[in-house]
Amino acid sequence: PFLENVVTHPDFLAGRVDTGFIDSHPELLQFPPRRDRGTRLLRYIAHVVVNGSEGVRPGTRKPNLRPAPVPPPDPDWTPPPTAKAILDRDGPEALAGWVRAQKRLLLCDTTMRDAHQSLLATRVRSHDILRIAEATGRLAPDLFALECWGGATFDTAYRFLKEDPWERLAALRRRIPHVLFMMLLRGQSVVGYGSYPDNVVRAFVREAAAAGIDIFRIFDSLNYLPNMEVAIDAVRAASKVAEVALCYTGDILDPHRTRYDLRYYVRLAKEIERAGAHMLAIKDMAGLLKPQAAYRLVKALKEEVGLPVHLHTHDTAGAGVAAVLKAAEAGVDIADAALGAMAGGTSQPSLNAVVAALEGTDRATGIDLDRLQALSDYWEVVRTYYFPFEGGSNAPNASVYRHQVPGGQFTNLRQQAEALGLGDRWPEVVRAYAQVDELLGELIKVTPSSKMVGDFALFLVQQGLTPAELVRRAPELDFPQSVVDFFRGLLGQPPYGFPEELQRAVLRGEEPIRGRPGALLPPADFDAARAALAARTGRPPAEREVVSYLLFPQVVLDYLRHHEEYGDTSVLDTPTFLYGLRHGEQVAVEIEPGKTLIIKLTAVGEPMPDGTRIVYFELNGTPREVRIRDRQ
Ligand code: 3PY
Ligand code: ZN
Repeated sequence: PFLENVVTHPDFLAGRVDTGFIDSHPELLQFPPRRDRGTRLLRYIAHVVVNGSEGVRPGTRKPNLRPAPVPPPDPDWTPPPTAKAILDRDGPEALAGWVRAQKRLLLCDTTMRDAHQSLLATRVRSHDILRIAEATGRLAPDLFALECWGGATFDTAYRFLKEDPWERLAALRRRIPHVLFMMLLRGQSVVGYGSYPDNVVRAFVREAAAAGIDIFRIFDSLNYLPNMEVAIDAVRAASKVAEVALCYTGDILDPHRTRYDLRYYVRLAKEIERAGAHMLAIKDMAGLLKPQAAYRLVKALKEEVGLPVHLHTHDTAGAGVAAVLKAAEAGVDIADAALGAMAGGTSQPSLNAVVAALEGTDRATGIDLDRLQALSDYWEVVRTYYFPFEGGSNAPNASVYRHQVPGGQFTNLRQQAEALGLGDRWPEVVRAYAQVDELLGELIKVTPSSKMVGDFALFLVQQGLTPAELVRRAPELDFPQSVVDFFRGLLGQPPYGFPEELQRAVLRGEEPIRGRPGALLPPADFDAARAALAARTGRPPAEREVVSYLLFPQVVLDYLRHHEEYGDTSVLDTPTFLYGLRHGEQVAVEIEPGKTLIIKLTAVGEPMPDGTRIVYFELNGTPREVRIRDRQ
């Protein structure tokens, strides 16, 4: 550690060293006490037993959870030729050509990304994803792609799961080398909640491509193309697939809704094609695209643009499978769906149902239904581990056609409302969401614009205002920061401009920016970030760690603190990670290949006068005690 401390010291990195360097930095000779991995894991489990875990109330009884059944391995299996081989050998244009030439409907499985983002508040851990990875690649190699990264899974991994999203991606890639991986990229917002400098966008794309992403689905939360251009160019430069999304809102079947009509989407799709996209996505993030609308939209896009078309929808109202089938009839090339047990509701329509429905038709997928079922059976059990994070909407709900809350936002907005004490006023909150949208002149609503509309709606309900009162009193109200930033132009320009009167009132004389917000940001200082991280960890950081730090500095620092205190908790099975152990319960934890710890909880002591408790374990048969602060 001494050498590590020296070579990562900011002065050393900056070349400010002479023979007195060590003398003038005595702190380099002091090392924090290092606990071994076993002790740190015991501390974590003890902490969960006493205080609960993130998002799980203390005192939640650990339920009886079954091990999820992993299909048995097949040592004789070798991967068949797949679409990934075409991309790797011949590049993205060749892949796009191959896609267009397919007669069958191609399917992309979103189980590992959007499905759990939309059903379980993005909480599914790498432990559960990696256990089924090899079987997924083997039993369903004819899936066109797996959407397995990006969107909210990136910051959530650090924030709540205390794991490194880059490691998840690299580990998935090792287990599934032969299937295309797709990620969701929020254009200039990358995987965050506001614009980042161009050099951060470029570095992120470079690192993600190197770590294993093949297809980047790029979108902007206002369908503002300038916010997507840097990302598109970066993906093209990495020889990966730039799949650019038009976000769908409104209802093209309703002649009274004229802002987002068929002409609007066709015009946007043509701009997307000119901007260098290899493929076009219809991103129906709230599940508003009714089956007949899917038919018309796909038909028009297939006639008017030359790109393959990939449909992404959510099943919130229950019409998702029907929308995919009508889109298939109209010639859509690829559709997103999720394994049955992780499908439906605010998630994607069921992959198993789509495959079954198309059997014997001219768009039959060729995917084996029984094998899909084996994968779904695994997820059915895994899903039970995360019961505290279920969104609560377990039946189809057509009210989404009115309120338009995106599937990925649903559980989050509900939790936000809960936290503000508005949990039992949920119908009012979603009504306010629709009212605010109307006030803002109908927006595309997806991260981060959806977050702003959600904040605005909660504000309206909290203040007890009608939309008309809000407009009248706007000059004297303190709006949520996200709303102010939207009106300042920091998310970009909405397709039909800002409601000017409200904008003037919110900004109180400040001039909004025009054009692309990223263009006004100075480049991020990578050297400073590198030095800050090195100073914190005592080792030179990898480039991808620097990128994470530039995206989410505080979140990454908190994650590092967790690691220092508890070690790598991603090795714990999910029931133990979330609920700890019951008295007398024993688990085996593989901390590295071939090295397993046997941990048994024997007793929990009474609270002491200083607010701590002693938790008693056996570690590999030897009694151990851990003292933990009881936070209640
Ligand atoms: C995200 O940005 O995370 C989304 O899923 C948007 O739909
Ligand atoms: Zn989605």
